[in-house]
Amino acid sequence: MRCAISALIMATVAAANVSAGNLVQNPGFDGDITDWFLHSDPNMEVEYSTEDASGNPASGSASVTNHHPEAATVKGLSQCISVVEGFEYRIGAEIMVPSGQGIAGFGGVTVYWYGDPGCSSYITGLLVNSDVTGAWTSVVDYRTAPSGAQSARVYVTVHKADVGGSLNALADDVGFEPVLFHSGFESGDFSGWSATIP
Ligand SMILES: [Ca+2]
Repeated sequence: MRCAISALIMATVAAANVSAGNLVQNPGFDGDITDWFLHSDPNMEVEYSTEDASGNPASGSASVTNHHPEAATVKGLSQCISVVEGFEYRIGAEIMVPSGQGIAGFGGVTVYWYGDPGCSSYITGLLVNSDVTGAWTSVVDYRTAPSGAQSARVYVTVHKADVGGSLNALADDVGFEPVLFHSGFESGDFSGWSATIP
């Protein structure tokens, strides 16, 4: 039993960034940005970067630059993923906003929920952002798929707050996965646990 528990702990640590339940394809950008949809947009530049959030020379990240002339614009690359209404999902990524750009904004993950299987009938959306510059930073949030949701488009995004200029950010280890086991006690929520042994 002791060996089994040790193995379980090691497996949990190894999966801290991207777990086996992750629904994102190529979440760590292992050598390229395949499996991600590159939206055609003259105000955006997307490319593979060899800079990896964990320093892994065999992997990299996605580099997104938002050139849109207007303020408060969001640009990125995405995947359409099937979801189940009422399920809670963990949304996360490692984000790097290079310092010294002189433009206000965020790097992060944006999730749009849709009422059809193909990410067409928009319901609502959310941003999970980081404005930390010059260092890889973890962003994470937990959201429940709204009533009627059948799919979600998960974007790696750069939200440029200023008018004019360009803002670049890198993203790695993107996670979007259903939360099947409550709870990890991250929020002090003991509702899924019983204090008595049957
Ligand atoms: Ca990577």
